[in-house]
Amino acid sequence: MDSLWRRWWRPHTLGQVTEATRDRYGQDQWWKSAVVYQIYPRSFADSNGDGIGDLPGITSRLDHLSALGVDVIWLSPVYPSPQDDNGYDISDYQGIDPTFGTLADFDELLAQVHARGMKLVMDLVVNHTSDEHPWFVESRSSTDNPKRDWYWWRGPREGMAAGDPGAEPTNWGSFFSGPTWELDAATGEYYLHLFSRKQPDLNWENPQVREAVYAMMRWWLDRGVDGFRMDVINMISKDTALPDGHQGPGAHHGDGSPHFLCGPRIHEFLQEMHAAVFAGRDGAFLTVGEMPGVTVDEARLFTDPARREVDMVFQFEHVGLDQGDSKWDVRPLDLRDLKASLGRWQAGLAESGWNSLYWNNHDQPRIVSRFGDDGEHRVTSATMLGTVLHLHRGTPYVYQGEELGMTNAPFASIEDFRDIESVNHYRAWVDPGHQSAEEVLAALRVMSRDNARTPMQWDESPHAGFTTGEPWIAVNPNHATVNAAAAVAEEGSVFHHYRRLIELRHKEPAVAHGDFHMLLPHDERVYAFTRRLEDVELLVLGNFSGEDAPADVPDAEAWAGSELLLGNLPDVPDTGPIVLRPWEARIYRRTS
Ligand code: TEU
Ligand code: CA
Repeated sequence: MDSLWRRWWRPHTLGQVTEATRDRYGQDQWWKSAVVYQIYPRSFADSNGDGIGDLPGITSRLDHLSALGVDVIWLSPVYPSPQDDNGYDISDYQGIDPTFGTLADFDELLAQVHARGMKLVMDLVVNHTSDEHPWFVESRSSTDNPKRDWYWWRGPREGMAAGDPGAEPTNWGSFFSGPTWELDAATGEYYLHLFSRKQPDLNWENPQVREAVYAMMRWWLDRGVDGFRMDVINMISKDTALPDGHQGPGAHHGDGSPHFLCGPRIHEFLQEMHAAVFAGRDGAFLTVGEMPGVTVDEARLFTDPARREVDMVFQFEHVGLDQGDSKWDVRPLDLRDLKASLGRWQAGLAESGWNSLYWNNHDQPRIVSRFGDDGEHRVTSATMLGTVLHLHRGTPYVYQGEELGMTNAPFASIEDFRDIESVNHYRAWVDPGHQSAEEVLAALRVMSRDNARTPMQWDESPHAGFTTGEPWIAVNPNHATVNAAAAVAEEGSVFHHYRRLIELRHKEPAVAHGDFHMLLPHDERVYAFTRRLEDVELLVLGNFSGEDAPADVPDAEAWAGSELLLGNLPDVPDTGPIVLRPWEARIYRRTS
C-alpha cells in the first residue's frame, strides 16, 4: 500500500533542515519548522479507570506522538481546580490536580517527552483564577484585605443598591452567558469575571499580581518545561474606567470587549513578563498567546521578535467565518472568505511576526465536520484540510484526534453536554423561552466545544480504549471505525497523511520559510497558493467541494508535469489541465 503513495511522496529529493538552514533562517526561531500537538488531558487517556484522562495515561501514549513526528506537546491545564471550566479555573498554580495525578507523574511525563526529543509547553491561565484560589479567598474576605486589589472589586452602579437589577458596575456580558459581575453579599461589592462566576479576573494593574505570576512561570521553567500557551492573554489589561459596552436592541448585555481586548498596557505587561521570565534564561522556548479579537496589525506588534513579547498568537478570524451575530448563529462557510482571511494574515505577517495555524482545539468543533465532509469523504476531506493548513507559513497545531479525522459527536439532548459555555447558553436561552430547546440543541450540536472533548479514540474496543471505566463524557460511537489502531494500520489513513505533512515541514525548508502567494481568490471551491524559497517553488491545491473542480492556476500545464510531492488520492495524471476530484489535495514542487 505504501508504494502506492511513493509516486506521490519522494522524501529523498527534499533538502535537509540543517544547522546551516537554521542559522540562515534564524536559529532561535526553531519553532518555525516545528509542529505542535495539543492534548486535552480529561479526554486523552485514562490510566486508572475512573473515566477521566490523566498524566500516566498520557505518558503511556507518547509513542503515538513520536510516530506522528510532532515536536512539541501543548498540555491543557492539569493544575488543582474545581473543574468548573475543566481546569481553566485554577486554585493552585504550582501543583497537579489529583484527578490528573501528582507532580511526580508530571516529572515522569516531562522526562519521557524529552527522552523522545519532544518539548512540552504548559497552559498559563492568568487572566483569572478559580474563586477557590487562596488569593481570591483572601481577597473576598474583607474590603481591607491586602489582597483585595488583586481582583476587580466595585460597588453597585451610581445611584443603585447592590443586588438591584442592573446595578452591576458595567453592563458587560460574560463569555459564558449572564453579566460579568457577581455580587459578594458579605462585602456588598461586585467582582469581575469575564468567564464563569467561579473565574474571577486578576487585576494586572497591581504589580504584586504580576510578580506572583512571573515567579510561578519561573518555577515551571526551573522544572524543565519548554514554554507556555497563554490563555486569553490579550484580556489582562482593562480600561480602568470600566465604561459600559454598546448594547444593541434586544441584547441581554453590553459588549465590553472594546474595553478589555488588547487594553492600554498589554504590550507593557507582555514585555515586562518576557524580561522577568525569559531574559537571560538559556533554552529554546515557545510562547503562544491566545488572543480573541486580535487584528493583523496588533499581532505584528505582539510577535515582532525585536519587541520580545510572544513568539506567535492564536487569532480567531477563520473560526468565526461560519458564525453570524454569535457563535450559535451558524452560517455556511464561503471559501472566498476563508481565503481572504487567512491570506490577509499570511501577507500581514510576511515581513515580521509569525502565525499559528490551527483548525481545531478544545474550544472548536471538529474541522472535518465543519469545513469538510465527515460522511463518505471523511478521510479525503480531512487530509485535504490538513494539507492546506500545514503548507501555510506559520507553526501548525494538531489537536488530539485531528490526526485520526475524528468527527463531531451525535449529541441527542442537553444531558449529553458537559461544557459550561454550552450548558449556560442552553439555560440562558431555553428557560426564559427566548428559543426552543430544539433550536438551541441544533446550534450546540454544530458549534459546542464538547464536540472537541469526546474521548480520544484509540481502538474499536468499548469506550475506544480510552478507559476501562465509565467515561466522563460519551465516546463517539463511530470509534468502531475511526480509531488510532485502524489508522496506523492503514497506510492511506489520515494519520499517515499527517505524518507525511509533518515530515515535509521538517525536510523541505520552503514549507517553513517560503514566501506565501495566494492564487484563485475568487474560486468558490478550490484553495490554491504557492510557497517560494530561493529556487524552490511549491504549488498547493485543495478542493473544498464534493465535486470535480478545475484548478485554473497560471502555468497549470507545467505544474501538472512537475514533481508531485504529496497527494491524498492515487492516480494523479501528470498532464494538464488540472482537475481536482472531490476533496482532493495536491502539493507540487519544482525548481527554477
Ligand atoms: O478560551 C477563550 C475563548 O475565547 C473561548 O472561550 C471562546 O470564547 C469560546 O470558547 C469560543 O466559543 C480560553 C480557553 O481556551 C477556554 O477553554 C476557556 O474556557 C477560556 O479561555 C477561559 O479560560
Ligand atoms: Ca483517570
